[in-house]
Amino acid sequence: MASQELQLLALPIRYSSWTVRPVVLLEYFGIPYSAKFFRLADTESLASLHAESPSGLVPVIIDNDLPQPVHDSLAIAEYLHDKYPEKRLWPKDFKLRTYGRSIVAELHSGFANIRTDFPHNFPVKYNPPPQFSDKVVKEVKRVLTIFDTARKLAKETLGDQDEGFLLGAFSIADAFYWPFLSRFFTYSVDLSGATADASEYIAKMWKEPTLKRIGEIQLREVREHPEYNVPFYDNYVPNSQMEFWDLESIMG
Ligand SMILES: N[C@@H](CCC(=O)N[C@@H](CS)C(=O)NCC(=O)O)C(=O)O
Repeated sequence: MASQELQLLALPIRYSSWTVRPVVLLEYFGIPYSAKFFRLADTESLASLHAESPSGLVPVIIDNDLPQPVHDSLAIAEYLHDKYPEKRLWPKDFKLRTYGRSIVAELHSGFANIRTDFPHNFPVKYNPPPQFSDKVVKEVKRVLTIFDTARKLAKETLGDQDEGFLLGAFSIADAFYWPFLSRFFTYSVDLSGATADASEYIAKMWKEPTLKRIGEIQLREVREHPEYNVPFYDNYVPNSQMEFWDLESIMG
């Protein structure tokens, strides 16, 4: 590792939605890094993760300019924003930035039902999909409201400069909500309640080349290394077949 290069300690993004967040940020904003992936189904690998991460969890970033590793995905996002101010991981506009921090904090500490009922499994789809509890339906509705509010605020604030992401340009908010969008696809969640603004945003994310590239890397790994699969998650929906995404038709 070159001394200035950041090192990411991670679990495979297939199962770890926490890891997806910094990976999307590093990739989208072109920040050089190397990654060390631990394996969920491997006790020795997990023991190394627990030894190398101060919190015993990933993601973690090691920056040789800092005396301590940076741990927790939200702290990593804020650290990247501070370290690369010219890349604008948060918008310049104070109102947009403040709303972005609210919705990212809400996601980070909330939505327990979506998290529990829909483990992250990317890029996979279950056929037929599972049943949804009322609690999940309520949380999905809230996510769609967040998308609508953010998009209206971005359009109002930025006018012609709006790029169609949650806060206008791609930001920490999009990186954090992407694993929710991919989960909604994995479990065929009904998004028909989305407003036109929220639907346009969702469609834009599904056509984002960086997210497609990450999906391709993931699919390649899944095919080349079936030994990394975790049967508990892959068989999560009873009486259902797990299928891999056809990325070209979904994100092409
Ligand atoms: N709030 C933390 C959560 C991190 C977390 O739960 N990481 C899981 C990844 S799925 C982990 O490292 N699990 C390893 C283990 O529990 O042994 C963050 O945002 O980084």
